[in-house]
Amino acid sequence: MNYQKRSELTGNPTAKKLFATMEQKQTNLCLAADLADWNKLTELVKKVGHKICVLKTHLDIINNLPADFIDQLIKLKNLYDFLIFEDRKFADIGHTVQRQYAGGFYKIADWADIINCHILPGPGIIEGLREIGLPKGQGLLLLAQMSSAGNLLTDDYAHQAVELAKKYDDFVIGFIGMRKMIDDDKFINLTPGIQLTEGGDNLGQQYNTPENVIKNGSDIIIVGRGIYEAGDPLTEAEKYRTAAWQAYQNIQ
Ligand code: S5P
Repeated sequence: MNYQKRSELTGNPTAKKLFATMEQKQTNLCLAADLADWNKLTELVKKVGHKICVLKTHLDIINNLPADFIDQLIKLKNLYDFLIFEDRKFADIGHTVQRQYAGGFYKIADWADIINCHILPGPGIIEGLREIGLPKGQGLLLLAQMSSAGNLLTDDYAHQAVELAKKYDDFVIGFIGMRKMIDDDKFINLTPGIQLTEGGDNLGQQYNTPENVIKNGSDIIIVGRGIYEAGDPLTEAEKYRTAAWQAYQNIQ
């Protein structure tokens, strides 16, 4: 089923917007903009923003975050038409994550369309985040699987994530996983650990190719170093976009 049709299956506004953006921009590429320098990050987004459907951030790694970072992010989002995913990986009790999501220095709920969480603490984490994010039309991804070697997310754990997603499907829009997690097309599967050739880094990251993961039912590839460490990030982003988009076309 194509992304446009899938947008009709979900009632979550962020999921609808994401499917529509993918189809309209013909991209299922998410950029993991893991740069510690804000100016380099914004330069990168200006180069590749038109090639991506999602900008994934880790704002807590930036050394020189300007006071007006929210304004700047929203401007970039409107200019290049992507969704913003703050990869905060919440992992605490509901009461605490609500404050981490809405308050503090980053005020994530003011600007992130998409957030993610571990399900380790149980359903309360989803309920806490949902109270803040649902009224704003935002969406949550559950970490069902991870790309790193030796991770503790077993098949049973992934199954629990799927069950929780079904229960809270007005707010949970999909998964971080290595493949399609459930045979229900309203959920979106995002896969990190992607490079053009298989391999890894020296800290346990494991890389698969865009073709392999899309063939396994993933929807969106998450690419960081493969793009931002390249001499020419735009050319590289286009390679990833083409590979993932063609793989998606091939399974339609
Ligand atoms: O299991 C995971 C989940 C995530 S969200 N493995 C990951 O690598 N990630 C994130 O994806 C990670 O935090 C980083 O931002 C990105 C992968 O970066 P790369 O440079 O290895 O492509």
